[in-house]
Amino acid sequence: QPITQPNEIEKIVDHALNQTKIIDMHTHLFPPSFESLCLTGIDQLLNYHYLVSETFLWSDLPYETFWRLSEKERAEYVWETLFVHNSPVSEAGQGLLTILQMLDVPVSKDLNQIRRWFNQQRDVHKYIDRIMDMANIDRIVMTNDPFDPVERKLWKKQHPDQRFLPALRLDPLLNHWSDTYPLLQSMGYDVMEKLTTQTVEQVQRFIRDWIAVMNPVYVAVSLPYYFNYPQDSVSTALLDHCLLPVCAEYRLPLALMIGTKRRVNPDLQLAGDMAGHAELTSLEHLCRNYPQQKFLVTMLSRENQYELVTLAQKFRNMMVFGCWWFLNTPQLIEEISQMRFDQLGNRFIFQHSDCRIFEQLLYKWAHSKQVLRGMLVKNYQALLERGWQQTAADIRRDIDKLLCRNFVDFVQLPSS
Ligand code: REL
Ligand code: ZN
Repeated sequence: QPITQPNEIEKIVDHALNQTKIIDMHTHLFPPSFESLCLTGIDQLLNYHYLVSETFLWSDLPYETFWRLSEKERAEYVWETLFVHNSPVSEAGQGLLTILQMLDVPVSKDLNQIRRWFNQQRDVHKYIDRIMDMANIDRIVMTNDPFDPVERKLWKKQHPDQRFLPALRLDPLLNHWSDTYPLLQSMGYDVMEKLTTQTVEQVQRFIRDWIAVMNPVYVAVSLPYYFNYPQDSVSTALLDHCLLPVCAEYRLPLALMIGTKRRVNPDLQLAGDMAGHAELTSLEHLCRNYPQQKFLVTMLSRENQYELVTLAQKFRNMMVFGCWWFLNTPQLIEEISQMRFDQLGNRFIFQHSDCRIFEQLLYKWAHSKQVLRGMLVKNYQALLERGWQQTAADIRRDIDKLLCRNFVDFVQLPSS
């Protein structure tokens, strides 16, 4: 029956948020069958690149010295710097505390004590099940890079865990053609730098081959802030003649993650990237020129969010997703998602985690859901005040859309 009291809404929202199974549609996680790519544990968590860049802000240590340390030593250095000599107030710092709290790890400033708890978690399969269960995640989309030699080898194995869905990630192809075509040659594709008819066919063959190996749910690229389309450039030609035709052939959505400014400080390695302001006309052209192609889109710059949401209102072949990377903080999630609710209703993918280490699912989703809760309660209370008859089932349906269904329907994923 319809909800009549504002305080019922909080209970219904809480219940639905606890019950709804999430599909985490962009992560860098891998199941244990991917061996060294499957990351868990406190030392990995402390080596997270968000914490590493923060650590250097407090340290004079030469970068090379840090990178020469073992993973364990680096973890100790990060711990000392951010958790012993500082209070871990940043999002990544608080995130680690959320993880420890949710896992009931006895916490002190003694890292070795914390390590003891993690060392006792011997069965990685059970451990991962527990984390996914706690975070209520039933499917995880990976980022699968056929140009990574380690990963490439691992695809020769079977990966039976159906909870992990592949996404074919092709950054080097679109963004670094001059370094990538020799790699394609070494993999047995008869390509040359100039995009001749044969090269186009061979690049298409490469993409098809990897679609056959991975069976991805979508193809993805991250693009620099200066991405421009259409242009007299290799990346435009690769999009028009290689990538988009193959996506169309397999009816695969293309995820565009726009606005990176890679390696502004190369000494920081993975932690050395930042964000840049992009322009939206390129995306507009893509959506208009390819009305049958589905685009999953996220942008990295806060300044691009307003334009992105207005563009998303114009094209049903576009689905906006998540608050990416530096935007994944409670303040910005609230600002950006509120803008999306206001302009798109419930038609966006609320969040993805971008996790690299399994335990991060706990904090990234707990923090995001905390923000979502506040917005949902406000939305439904506003509808109630306007005399709208709404039921718990309506609210559950909407939350399911935001956390799962909008993605599943958009990419036409078979139900799990
Ligand atoms: O998928 C991406 O390109 C980025 O999300 C990552 O490269 C980035 O390093 C990630 O850890 C951000 O959260
Ligand atoms: Zn990512």
